[in-house]
Parts: sequence; C-alpha cells; structure tokens
Amino acid sequence: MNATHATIRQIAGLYGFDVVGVSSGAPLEDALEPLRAWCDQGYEGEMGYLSRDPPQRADARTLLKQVRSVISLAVNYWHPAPPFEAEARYGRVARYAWGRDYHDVLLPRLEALGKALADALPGASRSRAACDHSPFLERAAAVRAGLGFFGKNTCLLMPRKGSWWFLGEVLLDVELPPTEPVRTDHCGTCTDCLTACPTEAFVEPFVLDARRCISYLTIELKGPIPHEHRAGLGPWIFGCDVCQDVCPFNRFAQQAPWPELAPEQGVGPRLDLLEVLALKDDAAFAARFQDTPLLRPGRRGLLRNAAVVARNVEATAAVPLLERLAREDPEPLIRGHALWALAGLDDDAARRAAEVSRTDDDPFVREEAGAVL
Ligand code: B12
Ligand code: SF4
Ligand code: SF4
Repeated sequence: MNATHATIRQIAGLYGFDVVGVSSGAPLEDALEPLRAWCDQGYEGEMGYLSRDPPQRADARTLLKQVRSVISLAVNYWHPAPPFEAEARYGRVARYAWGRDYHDVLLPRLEALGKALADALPGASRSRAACDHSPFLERAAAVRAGLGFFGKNTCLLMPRKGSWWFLGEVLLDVELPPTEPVRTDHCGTCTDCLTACPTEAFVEPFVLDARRCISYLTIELKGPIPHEHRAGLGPWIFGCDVCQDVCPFNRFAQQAPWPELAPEQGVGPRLDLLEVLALKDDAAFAARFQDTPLLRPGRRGLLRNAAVVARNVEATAAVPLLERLAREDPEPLIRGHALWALAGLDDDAARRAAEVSRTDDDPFVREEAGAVL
C-alpha cells in the first residue's frame, strides 16, 4: 500500500468506510459493450434510463466534468435473520431493505468524505459523491478499483467478504495511483445462483434479464406482475435474496457495523401481509414506511405485491381484506391483483368479487375477473 492509499483509507475509516479502492476517472471501456448488448436485448424492461445513453453511464465525467479519480467504497449491510417461516401470513423483505433507506444513510457520509479528501489530498479541490441512483456503472468501477469481481449472479463479490455490500463512490479532480484489480474468475465451476433463481432470470452466467428478476418485478415495475411470474415470487414481497443466499462466498458474512442499517431501524426481514393489505391510503402507507426503501413502489406497488404473496403463502386470513380491495380500492392495479389472489385462496369469495368486477371501468380488472370466472 502506498502513502496516498494509506491516507485515503485512514480518512475513509473515520467516516465508517473500511473497504476502499481507487481507479482512474477514465471511461469504463470494458463495461460499455456488455451494457450495450444488455440494453439491445431489452433486459432493462421499464428502467429506460439504463439504456438512454450507455457511454454516459460508463463515464464518470457525466457526474463530475473534471474527474481524474474514482474512489469506490463498500458498506456491509448483512444482519442475521431467524429462518423465514411464512406461517401463511408473512411476506419476505430483501436484506438490503431491512433498515433505513441506504441512499439517505450513505450519501451524506460519502459527501462528507469527499470534502475531507478534497481538503487532505494535494492537488484536489472538487469532489462528487454517488450512490445507486447516479448514472454510473458502480459495479464495473468497483471491479476496476480492485474491490472484487463480478459473480455469475452479476453482483460485485469480494473474495473473503461476499456480496452483502452496498457500493458508493467519491469522484475527485486529482489523479491518484490506482489500487490493483482482482483478476481471477473466482466463481469457477459453481452455478448455484443460476439454478436457484426462482424466476429463471439468468439468461447465461453474468447476464440477468431484469424483467424476470423478482427485485425488478416487486420494486421497479409499475404495472401488473405478469401472470407467468406471480407464483415465482413465492414469499418475496419486496426484493429477493436467493442468488446471494446460496452463494458460497457469503458463508462468512459478518454483522454490519452501521446502526442505521440494522433491522430495528426499518421494517426488518418480514412484513405482516394483513397489516400491509389494510393500509387504507397513501398517507397511511407513507407513515408506515417513511425513511425505508419500501416507499419506492408506493402503496399501489406494495399492495399489488402483498396480494400476490398472500396467495403464494396461502394466507387465507387475508380473504376478507382481499375481497374488500377487489371491490372497493380506487387503484385498478390493486383490484386486479386482489382478484387473482382470491382465486387461489377461496373459490366462493373469488367468484363473488369477480361477478362484481366483470363490469369494472378498467380493462385490466375486467380481464382478471374474466380469468377467475
Ligand atoms: C438497475 C439495477 C438493478 C436492476 C438490474 C440488476 C442488474 N443485474 O443489472 C434490478 C432491479 C433487477 C436490481 C436488482 C438488485 N440490485 Co441493483 N442496481 C441497479 C443499478 C441502479 C444499475 C445496474 C446496471 O447498470 N445494470 C445494467 C448491467 C448491464 O450492468 P451491471 O450490472 O453493472 O453489469 C456489468 C456486468 O454484467 C459486466 N459484465 C457483462 N458481461 C460480463 C462478463 C464477465 C466475465 C464479467 C466479469 C463481467 C461482465 O458488464 C456490465 C456493465 O458494467 C445499480 C446501481 C448503479 N448505479 O450501478 C444497483 C446495484 C447493482 N444493485 C444492488 C443491489 C443490492 C441489488 C439487489 C441485491 C437488491 C435485492 N436484494 O433485491 C438485487 C440483485 C439482483 C442481481 N442479481 O443483480 C447493488 C449491488 C451491490 C453489489 N454487491 O453488487 C447496486 C450496486 C446498488 C448499490 N449502490 O449498492 N438492481
Ligand atoms: S434477485 Fe432473486 S429473482 Fe433476481 S436474479 Fe437473484 S435469485 Fe433471481
Ligand atoms: S453462487 Fe457460485 S456462481 Fe453464483 S456468484 Fe456465487 S460463486 Fe459465483
């Protein structure tokens, strides 16, 4: 480790970041072709921002015109959980979303770190922090900075630390010596993540069709969950961890040190489906999920997911709520998914609701009612 890296690590450590790598601010040339090929196949689905301008996403100058170096940082978010028991009542939440919203937690610290580094490093004057939402290929940058390698599940994997890590960056306008990349393909012959994916979202190793991924279907997708994927969601109401849970590199995960990311600071590992389905309006929803990543899909998205999971985990206690939602909810997306859920839980209730809904104003709801009848 040279003296500059030692200084950066020491300052980053003061802000709680203990995994740090440095790479040049030059465009991520190696990542551009895979990104283009991915977009050409339409794998980004409704996330149109990903395909709008691939060269821009591969270029840190999009974020800071004068960038000369990119500092990649990783933050552990792993917490242990009791084995998940559906108990015909609960939906599962992906681990990254158990605590407070990581964007709100990471960004202020990254910004403060950027200022501290710009003050401390000779020649530096400008900094810019980024985390997730910025148009930048964070995993490719982390690979170039030597933090780890791409797993076949497309996650950034660290040889002795696994993949339960958020990524963030600090961009600086000074040229710094890069840290060494990890070059070996550490997955070897393992294919555990590829075969475990409940919705068969991997087209091939290292390539994910996001349109099939539960994370996309439950968080990013605005409209109906396609029928062919509903059962595949299983108990997952928000995000999915299967392709990381099975990864042998994650066997030695250590408890996350940042208190804000602890399950007690947010919703934790599971949600009571009855409680979610009873959230009456957007205000009740916002009050329940404020400061957590679950705000993202909104009430309409989360209740849509809850209805699908209710059927998947056989939550028969949810039938009265689902019947009410199918008849009365102002949101067609929720009415339609509630009908689908009822059809798997209670034939009579489903038929009653569908009789009413077959003259619904909304074509999607009429279609779901038709499928029930
Ligand atoms: C869009 C997005 C999604 C989409 C698409 C995911 C995907 N695989 O592309 C969806 C909604 C499905 C998603 C899901 C998840 N996401 Co997400 N997501 C993003 C986001 C915003 C952009 C990713 C992107 O550009 N995708 C397009 C593809 C083409 O780019 P890429 O994944 O970087 O792919 C590169 C490699 O495939 C590589 N490549 C291609 N071929 C080959 C071949 C070889 C041999 C090699 C080595 C490399 C390689 O080149 C590509 C271009 O760089 C990033 C944040 C960011 N700004 O980067 C977070 C991010 C990737 N997500 C993150 C997380 C935590 C998740 C979830 C775990 C959340 C969850 N539990 O539900 C899941 C994981 C699913 C999975 N297996 O990837 C973290 C990942 C951290 C990590 N350790 O990897 C990120 C970095 C956010 C953050 N700041 O922490 N996500
Ligand atoms: S997050 Fe779940 S659905 Fe998405 S690729 Fe991984 S295992 Fe498949
Ligand atoms: S499960 Fe196996 S193939 Fe998948 S990322 Fe982990 S080591 Fe690689």
